Amino acid sequence: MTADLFAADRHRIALDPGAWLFGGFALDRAGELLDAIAAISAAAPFRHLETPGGRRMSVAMTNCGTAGWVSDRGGYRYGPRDPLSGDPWPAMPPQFHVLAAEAAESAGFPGFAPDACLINRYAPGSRLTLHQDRDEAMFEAPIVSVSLGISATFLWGGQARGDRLRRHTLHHGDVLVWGGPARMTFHGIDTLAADDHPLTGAFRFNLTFRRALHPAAPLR
Ligand code: MD6
Ligand code: FE
Repeated sequence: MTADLFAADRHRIALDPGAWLFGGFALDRAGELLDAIAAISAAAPFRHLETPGGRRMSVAMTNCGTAGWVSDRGGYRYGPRDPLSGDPWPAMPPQFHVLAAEAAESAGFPGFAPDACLINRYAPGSRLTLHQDRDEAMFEAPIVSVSLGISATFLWGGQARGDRLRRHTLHHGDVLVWGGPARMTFHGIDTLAADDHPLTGAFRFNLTFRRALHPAAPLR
C-alpha cells in the first residue's frame, strides 16, 4: 500500500509538448488544501454560474486571488470582486502559490506567479464541456490544475474542437500543467460518476491557477 503511494508520486505522463500530468504531486498537502478551500468558500460560497447563453453550469465555482473568473449573461471574464458580496475575492493562500509554482517549474515553466485560482466543485452528474482557457491576458503563462477528492475522467483534445479526444483519469492529488504549445488545447471533464472519498465525501474539487492579468494592466 505504502509502496503504491510512492509509486503514484513518480508518474509523469507527457500528454503533449508543454503538457504534463504529475500523478500524486499534491498528495502530501491535500488535507491542507481542502482546509483552505473550506475557509475560502466560507467567505465566497460555491455557486452555479450562468453561461452567456443562459444555462446553469453543473459545476459549482468560487475563486481566490487578485482576480476571479465569472460567467453571466454578459459573458466570461475576470473580475476583482465576488459579485455575490461585492467584496474582493479571498486572498490566495501562500501554500497555493507555492504548489502552483513548484508544479509549473517541474513542467519547465519557472517563475509562474498566478494571480487567479478558480475553484471548481463537482458533484456526481456534473461535467465541464470541451473548452479552451482563453479569458486570460497572458497566454505566455501556463495553467496549473490540482485534483482533489473523487476521481474524474479528463478529456484532452487538440488545437481544434473536433480533434480526437484522449481520456485520462485524474485522481486525488494529481496535478496537470500545460502551457507553451499546449496552452490553447481543448479539454473538459466527463460526467462525474458517484463515488465516495474519505476527505471529500461525494465531491471532487479542482483548483486551476492562472495568470489572468497582465502585470502592466492591473484590474480596475
Ligand atoms: C477540472 N479543469 O479539472 C477542469 N482548465 O475540473 C479545467 O478546465 C482546466 O484542469 C485549464 C487548465 C487545466 C484544467
Ligand atoms: Fe479549463
